Amino acid sequence: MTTTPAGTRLLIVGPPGAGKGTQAARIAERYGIPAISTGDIFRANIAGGTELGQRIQEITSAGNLVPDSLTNEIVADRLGQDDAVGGFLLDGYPRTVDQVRALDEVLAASGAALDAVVLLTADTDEVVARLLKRAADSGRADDTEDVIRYRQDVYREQTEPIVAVYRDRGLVVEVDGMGSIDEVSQAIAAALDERSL
Ligand code: B4P
Repeated sequence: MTTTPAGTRLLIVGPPGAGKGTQAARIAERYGIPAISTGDIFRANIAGGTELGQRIQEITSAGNLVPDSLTNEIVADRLGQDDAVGGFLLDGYPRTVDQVRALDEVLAASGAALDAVVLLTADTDEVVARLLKRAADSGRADDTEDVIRYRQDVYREQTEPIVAVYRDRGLVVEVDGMGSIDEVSQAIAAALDERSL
């Protein structure tokens, strides 16, 4: 008999600038699980000048997605680390239907399953304004106005289709991301409470 491993397993999905990274930290704290951001993993590799970083710098700064095969391998490795065995929150992964398939395989191999997919929604004008503000504050390489707008298109074309997949599985918890950071956190907490998570 196989047993399902204990712990909470969540995803957070939404357009660039919807507040995924910001809210991921708070949700992860609530459950005592690691928040794993593929964007952060890629930026750390770029900053560290690793071979991987050199390969992906051009891709991410143009607002394109890193190839699925590479991203899937990195996430599978990360989810195999000790701190993720008892649950995790994935921020920014999966971002394509192929990545959904790869995550399904990783979960199936350990007998684990997702508990919910938090979908953060926000208007394009609002997310563009937020990312332009972040550009002024921190100067991330992919936060120029052209690239910000292009990343919204990439989201609509490549990532939005995964929402339908998770909706069909009854996993999507949709939260309006247009309020203040605290208001959005409270709305996420209430939505997860409602599902007894
Ligand atoms: P990410 O790091 O995921 O970047 P992002 O989509 O812009 O989201 P982020 O989490 O940083 O921003 P947030 O909305 O929290 O990805 C970067 C790149 O990496 C991608 O373009 C791609 O190239 C690559 N990549 C990542 N994952 C990949 C994958 N799975 N496959 C392939 N490629 C992948 O916040 C944005 C700003 O808004 C912040 O400044 C924040 O302070 C502010 N903010 C948040 N909530 C707010 C609120 N309620 N009110 C006002 N401001 C708010």
